[in-house]
Amino acid sequence: MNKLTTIESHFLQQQKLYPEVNHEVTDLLHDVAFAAKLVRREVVRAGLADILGLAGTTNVQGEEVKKLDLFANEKIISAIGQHGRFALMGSEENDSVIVPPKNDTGNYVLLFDPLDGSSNIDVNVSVGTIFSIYRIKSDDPGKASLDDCLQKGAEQIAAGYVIYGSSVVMVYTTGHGVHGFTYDPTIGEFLLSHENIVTPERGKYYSANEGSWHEFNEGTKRFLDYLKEEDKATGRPYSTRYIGSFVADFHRNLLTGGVFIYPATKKHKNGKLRLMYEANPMAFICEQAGGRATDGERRILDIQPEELHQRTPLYIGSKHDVLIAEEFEQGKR
Ligand code: P6P
Repeated sequence: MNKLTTIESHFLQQQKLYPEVNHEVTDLLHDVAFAAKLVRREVVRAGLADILGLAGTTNVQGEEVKKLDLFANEKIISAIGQHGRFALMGSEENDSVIVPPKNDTGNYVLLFDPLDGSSNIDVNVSVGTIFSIYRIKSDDPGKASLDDCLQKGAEQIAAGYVIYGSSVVMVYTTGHGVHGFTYDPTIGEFLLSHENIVTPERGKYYSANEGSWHEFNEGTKRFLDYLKEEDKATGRPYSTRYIGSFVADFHRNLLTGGVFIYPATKKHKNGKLRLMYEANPMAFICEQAGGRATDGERRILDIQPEELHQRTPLYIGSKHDVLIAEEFEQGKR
């Protein structure tokens, strides 16, 4: 497709090619792209519009919520909710699922993290929105329940993220490749800029918060030491790249190659990243781009969720690098 392909025309092309990507799915994707434009407008104005700083509330994770978190959450809910195209929504910022206006529902569930990495907002580091779409298991949207949200990642119909950085890029997959679109503010459109993203088999970067070194298990420590050893044949030592904003670290590693790890620590016994609206959507994208994502033992997309906000250890990125991380985690190296 040519460089003037808008994200909307790409959605329609996917709808024509793939039956599971029906108009309800492309409508949802369109609404997410629209909400992203609204969030972008505020993110780029944050320094001027005095919307920085804590909103004084805390979310279900016990984290202080910045005003942009609330704004992004509200915009996504209203953008999606205005058309009633969903059966349920689940957000990092909401304790329980969000139900649509009465008798105006769709057959899909949207799970999202409205503004991941928000602790970086007021220091001008890239933040992001992450989303995941499932079809409900029952045929009656009116009967949709939390159960329809707690599906394995392998059941996702679509997933994506928006990174609000030096430029704003929306990346998504419907299971038919990974495609990136860069926002052009002069025309208000997301234009195709990264068609069929394939992540390198092995990377040159690793992303880990080594400040937690003493909380890591032995396998994790030995993996990180391995990456730092000198061995030209395997491109080691890798360089550290850790921004503390998952979407930014993931996006860089997706394009250049690399591995992001957030293992279990003493403070986060099940890891810190959330399964349903961070690990699963990014794992779907990563695998579609030729990468790999596990919790050290299991494929992320095969994990049967138990609750909406559950966390998981996460090793995600270039297939070769994640496989080696798993071998260290499983004591095979
Ligand atoms: P730490 C941001 O709060 C976040 O959820 C991810 O975006 C990021 O990768 C991670 O936490 C950073 O956590 O413990 O290294 O500060």
